[in-house]
Amino acid sequence: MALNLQKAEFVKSAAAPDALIRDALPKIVFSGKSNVGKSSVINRVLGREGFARVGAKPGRTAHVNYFKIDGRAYFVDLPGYGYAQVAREEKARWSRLMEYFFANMEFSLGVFIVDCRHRPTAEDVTMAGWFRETGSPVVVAANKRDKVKNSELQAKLDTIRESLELGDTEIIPFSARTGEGERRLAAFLEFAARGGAGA
Ligand SMILES: Nc1nc2c(ncn2[C@@H]2O[C@H](COP(=O)(O)OP(=O)(O)O)[C@@H](O)[C@H]2O)c(=O)[nH]1
Ligand SMILES: [Mg+2]
Repeated sequence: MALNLQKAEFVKSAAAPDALIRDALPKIVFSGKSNVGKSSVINRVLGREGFARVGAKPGRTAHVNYFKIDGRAYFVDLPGYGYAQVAREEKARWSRLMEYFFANMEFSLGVFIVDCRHRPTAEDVTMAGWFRETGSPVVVAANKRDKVKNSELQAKLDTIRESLELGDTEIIPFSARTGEGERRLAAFLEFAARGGAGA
């Protein structure tokens, strides 16, 4: 049965490792720097405006948000990173939570969201390494593709692939604004929700 992406409910917001969800449902993990459009990508694939909050003041609190999709899988929304005005203790808390998460939590698919326009940041490179080390399937969504000229797209994608050492990981040119890439990403979500071991 197809995964009904319209059926989504917020489950919980976890601020510490012991609050992370460890049940057996497949988990699809979304990560990306603040303002890259992570909430917008989630809203786009769920076909809902305003479900994950867009443009909320970024990076204030490092929480892992869980949404249950069609009763069959979780979207796991990791806290955005790279917001300059975050206090040092808050950044340290983010690092500890993320290191714990990537070392201990299994997931069926990572959806790593980067900005199609720009060379990935040092923190994006770190995040790419964390995803790689899990050995779990990952797809990269190069969001805000609508801001990139067709003639420049391939060069942008090449830069992303090289700097993040993506190997043969798929990069989907994506636009939360226009919907480009949505069906391709939905195919990954569908497959992950059908397949995976959770916890
Ligand atoms: N042009 C364009 N703007 C986008 C796209 N996705 C998100 N945005 C804008 O980028 C800003 C940050 O989006 P948001 O979803 O809140 O980012 P988050 O901090 O990563 O969750 C908002 O102003 C969005 O409207 C996109 O694909 N294209
Ligand atoms: Mg957001």
